[in-house]
This record gives sequence, C-alpha cells and structure tokens, in this order.
Amino acid sequence: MSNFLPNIRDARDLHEMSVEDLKQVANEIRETLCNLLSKRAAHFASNLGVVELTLALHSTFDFLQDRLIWDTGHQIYPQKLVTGRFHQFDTIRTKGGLMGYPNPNESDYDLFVTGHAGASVSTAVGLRSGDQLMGRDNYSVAVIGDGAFPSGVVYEAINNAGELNSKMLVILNDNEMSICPRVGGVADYLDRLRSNPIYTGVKSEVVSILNKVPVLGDPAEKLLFQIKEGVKAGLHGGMMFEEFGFKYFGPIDGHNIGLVKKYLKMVREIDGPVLLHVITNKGHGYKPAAEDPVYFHTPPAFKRSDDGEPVVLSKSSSKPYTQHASDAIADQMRHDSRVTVITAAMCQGNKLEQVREEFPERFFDVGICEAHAVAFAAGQAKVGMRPIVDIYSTFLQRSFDHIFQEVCLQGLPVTFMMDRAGLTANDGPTHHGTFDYGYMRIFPNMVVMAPGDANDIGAMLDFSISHDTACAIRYPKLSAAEIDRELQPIEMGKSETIRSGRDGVIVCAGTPLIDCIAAADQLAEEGIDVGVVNARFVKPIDTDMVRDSIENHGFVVTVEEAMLQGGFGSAFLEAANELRVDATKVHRIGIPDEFVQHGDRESLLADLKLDAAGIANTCREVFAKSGKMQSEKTLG
Ligand SMILES: Cc1ncc(C[n+]2csc(CCOP(=O)(O)OP(=O)(O)O)c2C)c(N)n1
Repeated sequence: MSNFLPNIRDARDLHEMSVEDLKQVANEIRETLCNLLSKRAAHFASNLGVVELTLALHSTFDFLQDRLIWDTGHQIYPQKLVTGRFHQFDTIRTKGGLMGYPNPNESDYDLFVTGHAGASVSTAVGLRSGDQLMGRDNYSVAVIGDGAFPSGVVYEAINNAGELNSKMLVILNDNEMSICPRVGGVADYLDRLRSNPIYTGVKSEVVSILNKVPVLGDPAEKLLFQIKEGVKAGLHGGMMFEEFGFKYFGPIDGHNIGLVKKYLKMVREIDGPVLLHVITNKGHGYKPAAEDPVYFHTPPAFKRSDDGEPVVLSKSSSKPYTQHASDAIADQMRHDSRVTVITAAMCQGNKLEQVREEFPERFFDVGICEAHAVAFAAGQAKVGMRPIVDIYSTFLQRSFDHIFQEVCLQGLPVTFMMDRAGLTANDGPTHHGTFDYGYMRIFPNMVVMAPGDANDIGAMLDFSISHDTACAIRYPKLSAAEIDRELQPIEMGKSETIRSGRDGVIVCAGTPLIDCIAAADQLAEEGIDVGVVNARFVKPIDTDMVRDSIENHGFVVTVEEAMLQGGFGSAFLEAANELRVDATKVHRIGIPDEFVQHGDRESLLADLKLDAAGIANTCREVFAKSGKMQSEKTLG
C-alpha cells in the first residue's frame, strides 16, 4: 500500500492526483485519525465525514488564491493533513502543538481561528467582497454543516450574498446530525430535499447527464443548468435558497470524490452565489462512529480491538459539575411546573438526556441558535414560566444583546447555567469560557454566582428560581470537588468564610476554591496563616466581606479563572473604592489581557499562577511585601 500522505507537502500536490489516488489518500487520512484517537480525545466523527469533501475541494481549487472557510472548524483535521502539517499532526490539541481548530499561525490555508458555529458564510461573503474590491478574480467557499445551518447569522449572510451577487459557493454538508440529532424546521426542509422522490429522480438524471458531458465550457452544460432550473421551479415553485438569489445544486453524494470534483468545477463557472448540497455520513469509514456519531463527536481516547471495536482507555469516575447541574435542573423541574430548560444543540454536552426523557414538554433544544434561545426564554419568563438557559459560557456570548434587552431590561427571571466556564484546556481560545463575569455583571437586574464546589450548585439554582430577576451560575468542565464543611445557605450577596486567617485572606470566585484551600494548607505549614473565602456572588459582591478582608488582614488575594478585566477581582476593587477603603493590599490572580491558547489544564493553570502552587506563591510574595510595609510603618 503506497503512502501518499507523508509526502504531501502542500494541497497543490493533490491537483495532479487521479481520483483513484485521492481515494487512497482518503484511506490514509482515516487511518491517521483513528491512530490519533488512540492517544487522546479529539474531534472524530465530523472529521471522518469530510475526508472526501476536503480532498475534492483541495484538488480542485487552489486555496492559497481562492478562499475556504470551514464552519465551526472542528472538522479541519483532514485539511491539516494535506496542507503540510502531517508530520506535526500527532501534537494536535497539546500545548504548543497544532490547534484542534483552524489556525492562521499554522498555515495560510487556515484563514480564521474559529470554533463557534455559524459565521462561515458571513466571512466567506466578506472575503469575496474584499477580494473583488482588491481586483482579485478568485473564489470564496464556505462549508457549513446542517447543524450550524439554522443559526440566524447564516440567513443574514445568505440574504447579503444574494444581493451582492458575487461568485461564491456555500457547501451545505448534510449529515443529518448536529452533535445530537439536528432539530427544527430547517432540518425538516433538508429532509424533504433529500427524500423528495421526484426531485431525487431529477437529480440522478442530472447526474447521469453530467457524467456524460465534458466538464468545462461546454454549451451542453449551460443547457443542462437551464433544464434543471426549469424543472426545479416547476416542481417546487421556487426553492428556499433560490429565493435568496442562490443557485441550488444537489443533493449529491459527498463521499464520491469524482462526483464532488465534477460539481465543483461546474459551479466555479457560474456567476453569482451557489449552494451545493452534499450528503455525507458523520463517522464515515469507521463503523462504530457511523453508528453512534453522538458519542464519537469528541470521544475519549480509545484503541481499536482486533475486530475494530473501540476500547476506551480511561474512564473518569467522579461526577462532573455538568452532571450536578443537570441533576439540579431535573430536581427543580420535578418540583415546579413553571421550570423549563433550553439548550442550544448541546443536550449531550450539557448532560441533559435524562431531563429530555423525563420532561419532553419542558425541554427545548433550539439548535445552534443561542441568540434565539435567550429571547425565547424571555418570552417564556414574561408569561410566568421559569426558564433555565443551559449554554456553555463561550457560546452564550452570541446572546449578549438579548441578555441585555429581552431579559435584563425587562427585569425577567431567566436563569443562565453557564457550563464550561473557565479554561476548557485542549480546545483553546475559542472555547475557554473566561469572559462571562465581565459580560454578565455589567447589566442591571442580573445576579452572578459561581459555586465554590458541587454543593453550591443545587442551592444556587434553588435561589435563582425563586429570585425575581435574572441570575447566572457559572461552573467549569471538571470533576466536581466537594469541600467538607458545614454548608451555609445561599443568601443574596453573601460570601461564605471557609476558614479564617490572621496574616492574609484569599477570596475566591468559583471552583478554584479547592486550590485556594490547598494553597492555604501549604502556607500554614510555613507559618503563614491565611483565610479562605468562597465569594459565591460576583454580583452583588459581599461588601461586608470586602471591607473585612481589607481592614482585618495583612493582604488580600482574589482568585478567579476568568479575565481580570471586568472580572471578580475588578468587582472587588470597585467595591473597595466605593467603600473608600484602601485597596493597595489587594492582589488579583486571573487571566491577563491575552487569549489563552490550548493545552493541558494543569500546565495552563501553572502558567497563569492559578494552580495551588501559583496561588501560594503569590500569597508568599505579597505576604513578604506586606510584612515589609508593616515594619516600615512601625519604624517610620
Ligand atoms: C455557537 C456555537 N454553539 C455551539 C457549538 C458546539 N458545537 C460544535 S460542533 C456542533 C455541531 C455542528 O454540527 P454541524 O454544523 O452539522 O457540523 P458536523 O459536525 O455535523 O459536521 C455544535 C453544536 C459551537 N461550536 N458553536
């Protein structure tokens, strides 16, 4: 078996390859993907599904001249393998290694760092428009999955593209799946496109004619288009995409490299925007992944047994925060029929399967439509329901304006469960949920909470459901800690003292609490007596605690796994300023003004001084300074 892949230095090498050779490359890519998964968790099923599409695209276009955007970006692995990164591929999703998403720092073939779904068509339209203004005669392509396709921004882009009428291609990669099965009216529409027997008949006829005609520049081709347009218009009275000004082709088999290439060559000759609908199977080529694409979206590392079955290499036994959150949500729903839960296509990630089963009528998966999710929740809240919006911290950024206008400005009681807050480690900058304290605490009528451990989650949700304006609760993607203590009830704006200390105090927002306690333990062994406070509320902050921390301790260190700007430590300083107490002894630990890259959690935390050792070190330093200041004062 020849080995093409290690020798492909650049995607242009694919141009000379026959379809048969490209099929061989496809096999090699799949083997490489399977081998990667034996080392670490990574995006898998979506990548298996786009192998042929990637090869067809890169062997037809030159994407150093033309432009290519993969929507979301999690299905970029095959592109990395054929654009000069094969030999580093083993490093993907490790610190300093390749990113698991497109990254222009790695290759000119990756145009944007992306990880959030839905924006590909907009950027592709923008690229095309800019290139046109710069006088370049190139082509812009966006590949977008059927899961991302219902995102509102896609229609804003399609609306604009139709009007600009420039040459560009949107490839709709339809595998009938988001991470979970896709939902909603667009999904139904795509199903109808796939299954309409008349249209399917026409399609195969078109394909068979296509197979017979020369690919480029043949007048028969133009005729073919006209026939197709006429037939389609007659059958459907105008298709949705065509109404927007796009020419629609497909659906075609996205695993047939030769066929996809043929269509790509053909649509490249068309003036104006084109939508090519390709059908692929998520997990294609590895049977267990094709059979269970939900699990295999980002599975944990596994090796293949002799008969190819996946054998998971390690299992985490402790219960994650997400599961505690999901259990608490179910509990609320059991006791209060006003409570609903809304997820934006992350039922699996949010561990809401059980809730979906138990409360099908109060469970809403709105698709990858975070903005809609929040405005929808506002509508429910307005008429007396108690909606819980369960969305990852980073994706909730998409809803910023609706949090402001539809929720906070109206004073509505919507609860935000912000999952995956803090560092999400190997996913990197698109996925770290580190901006939420800043973007949530600026709104009037918003309460912002951060559980210090698993025990706080249920109590905070309980507080939130009975509170009459919006509340946000943010927690990470981690196994949950349970801190041994006598639990104090959640009271509006009240922190919890975990232990008191004479020399200084660490005030922690959220789940770094366990590391703060470990740091205080280390310091105690050295004779430095440091208290630990579980802030619980980022907004309203406990002003009594702020005053006490400053007035009765030698130093204060605030800790948060979030951006320092606008974050918890900043809230602490603001409160100190309003109290007119001297905040010079306050030191903040958190994320500085830069994007944190991908890597293993431990070393990212160590770099940011956010692990127990880093927190202890900072305390030592400020303790030494505070001691010096104290003795200077005494001497002076
Ligand atoms: C704004 C946003 N919300 C949610 C996600 C989480 N997410 C990642 S991939 C994915 C499913 C994407 O499905 P689709 O677009 O069909 O691509 P496929 O994986 O099927 O190729 C989701 C919901 C995201 N990346 N961005």
